This record gives sequence, C-alpha cells and structure tokens, in this order.
Amino acid sequence: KKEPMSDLPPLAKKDTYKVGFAQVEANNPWRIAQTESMKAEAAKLGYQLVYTDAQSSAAKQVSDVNAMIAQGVDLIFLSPREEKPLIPAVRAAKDAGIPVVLLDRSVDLALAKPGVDYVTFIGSDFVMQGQRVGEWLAKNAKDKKKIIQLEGTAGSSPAMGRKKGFDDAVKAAGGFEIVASRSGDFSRDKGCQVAEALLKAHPGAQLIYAHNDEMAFGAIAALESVGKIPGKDVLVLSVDGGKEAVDAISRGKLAAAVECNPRFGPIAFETLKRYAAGDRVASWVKVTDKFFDASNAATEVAGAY
Ligand code: GYE
Repeated sequence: KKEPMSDLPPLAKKDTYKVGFAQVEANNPWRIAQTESMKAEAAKLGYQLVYTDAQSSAAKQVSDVNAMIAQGVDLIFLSPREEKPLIPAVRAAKDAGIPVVLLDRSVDLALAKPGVDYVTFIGSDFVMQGQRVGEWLAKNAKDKKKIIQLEGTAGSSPAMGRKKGFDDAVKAAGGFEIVASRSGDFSRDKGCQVAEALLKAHPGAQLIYAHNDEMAFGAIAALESVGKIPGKDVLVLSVDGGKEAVDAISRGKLAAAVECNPRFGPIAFETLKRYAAGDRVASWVKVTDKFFDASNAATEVAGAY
C-alpha cells in the first residue's frame, strides 16, 4: 500500500522558505486579520511571503497561483474562493513540484484529494458550524419559526457546509421554516441588499441566519431600514465571531455567532514544518471553534479579532 504522502511533491528541510499565500479578497476584517496573522508568522520565522489578493475573482486567483509557480515558491498556501475553479491551479502547482496547503476553504473532494493533489486542508468543520446555529435556534428561539438564510459565496466550501449543517439541523428540530435562502457573497453590502429584498418579500420572517458576520451586519442594517428591531423583532445569527460581532451580541443586536477564527499563521507554518520534516500530516487539520451568545459575549469580546 502506498504511503499517503508519497504522491505529493516533497519539501526540503531548510532554514528559510519562500512561501506563497493566495488570498481570496481583502475587503473585510476576517480576511485582513488572516493576512496579518500569515504575515506576522512568516516574519517571525524569517520566511519570505509572496502575498496575492484575488480581489474576489476565482479567475484572478488562478493566475495568482500560476504567477507563484513561475516565481518558484517552495510551497503555496491557497484559500480557494470556490470549490471547483481552483482545482486546475492546485494540479499545476503539483506538476511543477510545489506542494499546496489549502487554508480556510477547501475544494471539491470528488475532484481533488488531500495527500494526492494537495497536502491538507487546514480549517473549520463548516457543516458543524451550521449545525450549531440550528441547534441554538432549536433551544433558544421557541417562538420564532420563519427563517431567512443569507448564504456565502456560491460554490465556496464554507457556504455549502454552513447551509447543509443548518438545513439538516432545523429540519431535525422540526417546526422551523426556511422561507428564503439566497447568496449575499459573504459581503456586507450584498448581504444588506439581499436581506432588504427578502424582508420585503417575507415580512413574517423572525430569524436571519447569515453565513458570516459581514452579511449579518448587512442584515441588521436592512432590518433597521425596514423599521424592525434586531434582537427583538428578528434574531440575527452568524458565523465568524469577530470583535464587532461579539460586541453586538453583548449589546443584544446579534443573537449568537459560531466562531471561525482567522488567525491561521501559527498552524499554517507549523504544518509546513511538519511536512518538510516528513511527519505525518492529517488530511484535514481541523480548527476548533467557540460559540458566542449572551452567556459569554461580554467576557469573550476582548480576545476576539
Ligand atoms: O467565514 C468569511 C470569509 O472561508 C472560512 O470566508 C472562510 C470564510 C469566512 O469571507 O467571513
């Protein structure tokens, strides 16, 4: 039987590396915190970091990865904007002898495999995140039943997982109805526009589940613009749990959030070093997430990003 890592390009043990980080976008606090964490850890180790910003375009991200290959980086950290379009770039890196580590978002597992096409995926269990929001609702939102869901970027692994885990959990709980579910592309502006349209079409909605903080704040703005009180008329829930969100929970504007911590630097470079040393790297390096609601928000806000 083949060793799980035998198919992948090796990484030599060296004192310093030139490492690529192909980021998705840089227009929100989560991405900015993640980039800062990667840059800080690379600087701490004395590694060179080649950083690119795909500006929310999968096509640009493909060309960013190709440019890193052309530059001959030692390893590429890639946060694939969507599950399918980045797979050819992952394969191109492998063919060029450059190992790829997927960071925070994954690819379609039917089309590309950890230990074969890329080293590993470092990130959260998105299905579990959605499930935890659904379970919180089942326990805490007894009188509110009609749900609007604001999905993340279409075709991205967090959007698909967060939807599946949530849909299954509210179905299992019984009594809830998802009256509308539409993408707000993980963005505050789009989240606000979509939430406003959906609130007009479904004025009876009492719950909004947003796949990230940005869209949750878009939804809160939309609620205020249609004269509804977030936290009272409509409960808003999200994923990420950044400082602004945890603070909003402590003030009752946001009901709850599953954490998705963007501080990937230490675990990312630790994984690189393990791989170079020939240690076994799991096919999924799971990041564990906290949960924030009124019971702990005031004490957790200081540590949030
Ligand atoms: O939740 C979101 C960001 O891929 C896990 O992407 C990440 C998600 C995160 O834009 O806010």
